[in-house]
Amino acid sequence: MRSIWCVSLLLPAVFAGTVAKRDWRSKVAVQRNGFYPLDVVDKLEEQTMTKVDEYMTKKIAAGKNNGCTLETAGVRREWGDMTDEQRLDFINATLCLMKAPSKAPTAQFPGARTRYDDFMAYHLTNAGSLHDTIGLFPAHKYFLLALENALRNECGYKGYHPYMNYDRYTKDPINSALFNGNATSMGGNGDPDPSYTGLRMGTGPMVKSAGGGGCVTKGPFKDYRANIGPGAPMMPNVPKNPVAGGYGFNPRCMRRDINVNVALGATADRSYNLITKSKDINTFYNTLLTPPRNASDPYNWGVHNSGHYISGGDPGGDPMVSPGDPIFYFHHAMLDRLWWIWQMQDPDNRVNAQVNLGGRTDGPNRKLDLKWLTGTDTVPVLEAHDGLGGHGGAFCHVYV
Ligand SMILES: *[C@@H]1O[C@H](CO)[C@@H](O)[C@H](O)[C@H]1NC(C)=O
Ligand SMILES: *[C@@H]1O[C@H](CO)[C@@H](O)[C@H](O)[C@H]1NC(C)=O
Ligand SMILES: *[C@@H]1O[C@H](CO)[C@@H](O)[C@H](O)[C@H]1NC(C)=O
Ligand SMILES: [Cu+2]
Repeated sequence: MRSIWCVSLLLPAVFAGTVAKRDWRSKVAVQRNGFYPLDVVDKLEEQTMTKVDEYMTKKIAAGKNNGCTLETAGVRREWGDMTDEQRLDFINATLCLMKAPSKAPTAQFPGARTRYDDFMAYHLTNAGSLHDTIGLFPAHKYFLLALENALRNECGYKGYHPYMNYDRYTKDPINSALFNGNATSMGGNGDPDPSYTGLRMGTGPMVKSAGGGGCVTKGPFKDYRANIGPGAPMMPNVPKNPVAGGYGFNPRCMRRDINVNVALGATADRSYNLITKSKDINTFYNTLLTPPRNASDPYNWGVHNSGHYISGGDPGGDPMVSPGDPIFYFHHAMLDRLWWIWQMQDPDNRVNAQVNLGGRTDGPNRKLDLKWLTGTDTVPVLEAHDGLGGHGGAFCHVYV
């Protein structure tokens, strides 16, 4: 396969005695793989970076950036844009977290053995506040940051969390750099299992199995075992947990069914329309989760469902313990990216915009507490809306 990486280094923008205006490309190291042409969302993001740069300049002048600048921001990249070496570093740190001892309360989660289990345990017991209208975007932004910080602080990872640009996996996901099962992929497809016939996303129609559904036996995570759950089993072939609620010890392989017919609900044009046609956060949220039914569109799942269930299976396709498949975080990084691009079209009005459906009034006062994932720190919810300086600068990331 042809792969051309273009890396723009942080060159001082001084040419032949004239000082050029420093544009965002001199502040953020862009790294692209020529194998993937930019899609409409990538192009929109590049255009948006000029606005982001202006917004940050104002924020710095006002002393509100908490030390976060475009130069210091962590850069989250698409998996396919990362070099094999960068991918290996990430995989290695993930494997380390899958072995590191659990810090979750043992009495509550007798089955949790590893730090990876801890993230499932939190998701399993806090699914309500993680997924309601107030929580979905900021709480998952924080959850992803907690995982990224665990990889960096507990497992020596030097990079930032990758994301998956869904569109790159809408043609041939099984043979992609993310899922082909080689040493620098995030694991392969599940082996064929005829007992797995397909999945239902929400109240939508059944999506037939694409031929997988069994254990992942290729790639870096073939020996990985998820130990707690299932929480809301979506597959007939997953062993039951010995303890009610899924908290007991239930070591099992990771199962997947990588399904192009699911991925096709998250093409770039859909993400682009979601960002550009949603004039307020409620519309953005509703369209992301459940777009208006369209009988002539066979892939009308909504971008969020598609991203979740591209690989499906267990624990990834189980809404309660989905963080047990590392692909969960790739998906939520992409969602965070889409939300961020949407915010940055009009940052003054959109960064603090909260979904307000059903007349909730507790919005701005909520504190996010990730307990055993992050220790005693809590984050006021609006601080987790701000990816460039929020919570004293703890949130400081860009997506390229
Ligand atoms: C992989 O991670 C371990 C820590 O779990 C570290 O000791 C080792 O050096 C890493 N290997 C590579 C190739 O980065
Ligand atoms: C794995 O496959 C991807 C996609 O073809 C490729 O970019 C990568 O270099 C391969 N890695 C290894 C270790 O062969
Ligand atoms: C419904 O889906 C069809 C086929 O994808 C598409 O051409 C059409 O624009 C969609 N209609 C609406 C209202 O989005
Ligand atoms: Cu979630």
